[in-house]
This record gives sequence, C-alpha cells and structure tokens, in this order.
Amino acid sequence: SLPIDDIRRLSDLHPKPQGISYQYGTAGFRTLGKVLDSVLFRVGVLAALRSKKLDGKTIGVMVTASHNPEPDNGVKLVDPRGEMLETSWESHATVLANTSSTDEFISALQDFIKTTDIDISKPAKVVYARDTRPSGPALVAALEDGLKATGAEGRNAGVTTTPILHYLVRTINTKGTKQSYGVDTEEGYYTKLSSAFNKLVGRPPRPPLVIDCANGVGALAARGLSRYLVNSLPVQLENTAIDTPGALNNSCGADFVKVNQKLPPSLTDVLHPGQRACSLDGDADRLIYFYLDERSQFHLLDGDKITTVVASFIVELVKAVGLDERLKVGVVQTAYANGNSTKYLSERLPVKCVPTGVKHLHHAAEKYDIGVYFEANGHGTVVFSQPAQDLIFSHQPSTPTQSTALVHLQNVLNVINQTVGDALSDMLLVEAVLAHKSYGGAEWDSLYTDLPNRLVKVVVPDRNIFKTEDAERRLVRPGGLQTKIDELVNVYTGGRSFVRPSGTEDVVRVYAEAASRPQADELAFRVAGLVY
Ligand code: NG1
Ligand code: ZN
Repeated sequence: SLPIDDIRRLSDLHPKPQGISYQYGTAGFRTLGKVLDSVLFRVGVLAALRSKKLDGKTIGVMVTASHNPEPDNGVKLVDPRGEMLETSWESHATVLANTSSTDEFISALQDFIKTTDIDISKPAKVVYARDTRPSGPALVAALEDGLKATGAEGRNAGVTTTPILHYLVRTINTKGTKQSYGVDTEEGYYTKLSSAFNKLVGRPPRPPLVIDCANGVGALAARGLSRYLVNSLPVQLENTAIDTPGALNNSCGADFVKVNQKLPPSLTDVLHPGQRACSLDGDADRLIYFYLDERSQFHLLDGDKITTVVASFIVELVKAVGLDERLKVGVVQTAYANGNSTKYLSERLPVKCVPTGVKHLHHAAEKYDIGVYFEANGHGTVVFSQPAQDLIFSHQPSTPTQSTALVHLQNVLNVINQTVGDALSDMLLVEAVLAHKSYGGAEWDSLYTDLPNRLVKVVVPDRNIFKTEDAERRLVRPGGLQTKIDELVNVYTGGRSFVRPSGTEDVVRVYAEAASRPQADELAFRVAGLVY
C-alpha cells in the first residue's frame, strides 16, 4: 500500500499556497515559478503513479516555461513513448494540485489509486530535467521529494532541452528492443541526429548558420550538437547568456521574432544580408528562421514556411523511391497558419486544420502514413506510422535513382525527433532540405507570400466565457460576438480573423489577416476592441 507516513511528512514540507488554483493545460502547469513548489511535489508523486500504472515504464518530467518570461516556470509529464501525457490524466493532475492540505491530498490520492486501479506494488521510474530558469533547482528538489515519498527511482537528466528529455524517455523505454530509438544519453541524441544529417549533407560545409539561442538551454544543446557538425554545418551561436539574470527570451528567441516579425536587436550587427538565421525558444522546442535581403529587409520564415518546404521535400523523395502509392503524406495546421500557406499546401496535399495545442496536431498527423505538422510559431515535427517506417527500412529499390532517394528518406527519418517538436532536429531537417534543393532564404521564401497578419493578446476578466467551434475558427460564446466579428472581417479584402481563449496564459488571443499590413493591424485591433 501507499507509504502514507513518508508522503505525509514530505508533503508537509510543500504546502499548497492558499487562494491559487492550478490547471494542467496544453503545456502542463505553467505560472510564476515561485508559486509552483507544491505542484512539483505532487507531480513527482503523480509521475510515480503513472509509471506504476504503466507497469514500471519510465515517465518523463520536464520543468520549463518555454518561451514565457524568466520568472515563469512550469512542469509537464511525458508518457513512455516520449509523447505528451494521456489526456485523461490531465484532470487528475489538476485535482491533485488543487487539494488544499496534506490530508486532502492523501485522500484524493487514495481515491485516485482506487478508481484508476493502480497496483502500488509495481516499480516506478521517472527521468526529469529542467531548463535554465533560476527557479529550476528548487522546483526540481520539490519534485525529487515527491519521488522519494513514493519510493520511485529517479534519473536526473540535468539542464537540458524539452525535446532531449522526450528523446530520453523514448530511448530508455525502447532500450534493447526492436523499436530502439537510439542511445539514452544526450551524446546519443547528438550522435543520432548529426550522423543522419551528415549523411544527408556531406562536404563541402553549408554556409554558416546563425542560431539565436534565446539565452536559454538551447545554447547548451546547440553547442553539444555543433561539435558533430564541423564538416557539414558551421554554426554561429548568439544569445547564449544562460547565466545572465533576466536575459532568457528577452528581446530574442523564437517567440519574440514570430510575434514582433522582426530581428532580435542583438543580431542587428551580426547578421549579413543573405545569411540564414534561426531562433530557438527557451526550451528549444520551437524554431523560426529568417534572413535579411540585399536591402537589409527582414524576412520571416515561420512554422508554415517550414511545413511547406519539408512536406514538399518528403513528397518528392517518396515519389523518387516509387512509394507514392503506398505512403500518403499529409499536413496538419491550426487556425494560426497563414492563409496563403494553407492555400499553397491544399493545392498539393491533404491538409487538416485542428485546434491549437500539440496534442491535437500530433494525433491528427498520426492518421497519415507520414504526417507533417507545425504550428505557425515554429513548434512541430514529422511523424511516420509504424508500417511506413517498416516499409522505408525494408523496401527493395529497383533502380540506382530509387536507391539513392530511399537512403535519403531513411536519413530524413533518422534526423527527425518524432516524439515532439524539436528546434535542433527541425533545424537540421530544414538545412538538409535547403541543401538538397540548393535554396537560400529567398528561394525558400518565394514558395508563397505570407498574407500580412497580426496576433494580439487581450486581457479579459474571465477568458473561460469564450467558447469556440470549427477548430477554434468561430466563437459560439459570448452570444452575438461572432456575428460582429464577421461584419468587421467582411469590410477587409482577403480578411480573416478569429478569437480564442489562450490555453497557457490568462488572455484571449485575436488573430487577423488582410491584404495589407495596415489593414491586418487595423482588423486585429478592431476585433480586439469587440472582445474587450
Ligand atoms: P495558447 O496560449 O493556447 O495560445 C500557445 C501557442 C500554441 C502552443 C502552446 C503551448 C500560439 C498562438 N499559441 O498556446 O500554439 O504552442 O502555447 O506552448 O502560438
Ligand atoms: Zn518551447
């Protein structure tokens, strides 16, 4: 049975603050780092139970608040295949996090163990990591108390990126099996990705790539990876000040570049016209590219541009191998995808639109043989069904051309971190595609022209009154608001706008597109005016 005394003693060290209610949302628990102590303890206990429920398989715990400001922090659980926590457990996590005392917590745990039918005698294994936030070490200590309280075996993966933690979970759980995903160390991750990349892109090295590391953990991982890329992809790491207080995600990083649609000021004197650059976010699971043209004008290459170039390349490879009848490639987007990207892609491939949140994208992508998904903000990956993978590794090509294309496809598969969006893996994938197509930023950018767009946040008294339908493209509540939005949108040529409550922040987001920049801005602000 449960070691109640240990749980009680340790839980008392991590009391829940009064008057705060926590929610396991699309990105796990996420709020100010200083109010997360009790949550981390309880997540430790929950991770152990999740592991027991899954017969001792290793569960992952990542402590990060991604692209959010440095004082924020968060925590999310990773399931054994390296994927996000099963949805039904999100609400259990929320219930446990909100119990107001140790007694309540223990009785909720006992209920939960009974209703979920967890065999407490099973072993529990948890691997955990954190990003570079100053609040991280104390939160990890609270998590470790939760593991200790339940007698779980913990493995501290230290300071690393979210995607590396996902990779570790998958490799640990597939070790020694036919589904082995690689070696379960950071070095194993670098080796796996770089060796696939180096086979795709050999000498001579690519022109150097500037990487904006957001002053976060991506700096460490990019440095680790770069040691294996000296002959294929020289990189210039920028914004690597992981120890400077306040620097994380501050005027740099993928979210800054995407939202502001401009260069991080720190790169003004760094980037040359024509040179490619990319930004990672604070936990290195988002990737945004950009370049300056000859007139030093900034051009954004966001998640939609990544989808386009990656999906087209995979389609071409599959065709060159002669497997286009057997491997169907499809794309998944959200309502935030630029209208022109959707238009371009839909003319060539099946495209599905789903609600915001990686779990929706990931699951929809899994319905294709090869599913490409990226959020416009640069979070995404490619997933291959098991039969597709088996076919790609067992197929017998009948011509030398087919054979070359097949080896490329195998290496594309190996360079991709299928568990979750991964900025560094995605970066290698993009670089490989650009190399194969002999594209620079400008050629890539020219596939389609982004419609001018604007994303704004509106702080409202209660975002929960906003309810959406049609993959979040229309509001059903508050009643009448959608009609007013429609009336406004109709005034703008090529206009599109939608409103939805954020799943990670206490705000409502307003997105607008129109034929010109001033019109997109005006539409966004007028719709925001309706919401406020
Ligand atoms: P919310 O806060 O629900 O809009 C944001 C991003 C999502 C996703 C999650 C998780 C936008 C508009 N929204 O969600 O795409 O990345 O964070 O980090 O970019
Ligand atoms: Zn992130």
